[in-house]
Amino acid sequence: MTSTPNNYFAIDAEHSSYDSAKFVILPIPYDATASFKTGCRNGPSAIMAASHHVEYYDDELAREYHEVGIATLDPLETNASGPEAMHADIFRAAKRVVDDGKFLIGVGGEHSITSGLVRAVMSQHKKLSVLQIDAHLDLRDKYQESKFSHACAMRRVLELGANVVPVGIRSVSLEEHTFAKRNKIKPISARECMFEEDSLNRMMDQLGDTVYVTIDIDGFDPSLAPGTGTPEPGGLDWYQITGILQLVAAEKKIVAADIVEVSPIPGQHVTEYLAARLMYKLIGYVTQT
Ligand SMILES: [Mn+2]
Repeated sequence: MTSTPNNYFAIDAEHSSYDSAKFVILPIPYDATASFKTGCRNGPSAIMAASHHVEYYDDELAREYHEVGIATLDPLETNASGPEAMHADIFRAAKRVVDDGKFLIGVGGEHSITSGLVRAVMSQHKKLSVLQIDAHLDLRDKYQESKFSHACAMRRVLELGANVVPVGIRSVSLEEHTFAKRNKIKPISARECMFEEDSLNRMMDQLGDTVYVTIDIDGFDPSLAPGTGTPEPGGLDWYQITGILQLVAAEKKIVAADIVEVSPIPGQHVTEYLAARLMYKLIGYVTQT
């Protein structure tokens, strides 16, 4: 497997080669099922371009850490045979990275890619908690006749046997509310994150020792990340989300992650730059522990 010369964070060849990399980024420019506004197929390339402007030195962690090794794989092509075949492709590509002992970071694309990535990670980590930062629960069984819709992403992850802990939630259907209650899923709403001091303790209590982090960019308030398909008011801010990632990285073992649903707005690069910064931050928090 080769890493592309045009890599995330514009890291020199030595520190972006697949063999020596600790972190491996898998771009998945896939958005077949977006329901409201499409365009997150352009997320991975826009985030990569933005990532070339991220400083290697992190002012909070007071160090550079790009030399830990961050490789970028070629973007996964969309399988024309449909969502089921695409899902199988995602699983296969992710499993190769996981089997090589790398920290996998998937970059979407729409949220439905997460179940393929989680399935690959669960081949190594049977007992996995999925920390989901998102405005939506994504717990529908079907949406617009499809089980592979982004609106069903976490329902598919649950079926794999993972424990899901949703944070930042503020848009839920009655079906999802009922399903969550029945299945003892206890979402932590954005409102609780804002106003209830023990909300992060409740998040930590629900997480097991081994954690996969899926970040839907719409978990952020749309004033900070407007480039997304279904923006919801009342989202989390930069310090809340980075604070959550730092806490979880310090107290649990984060083994893989994805960042999804960035849908670039032409002429404006706020959202993709935020996503790039967040990816680099996460790598910093994970390498710190
Ligand atoms: Mn969402």
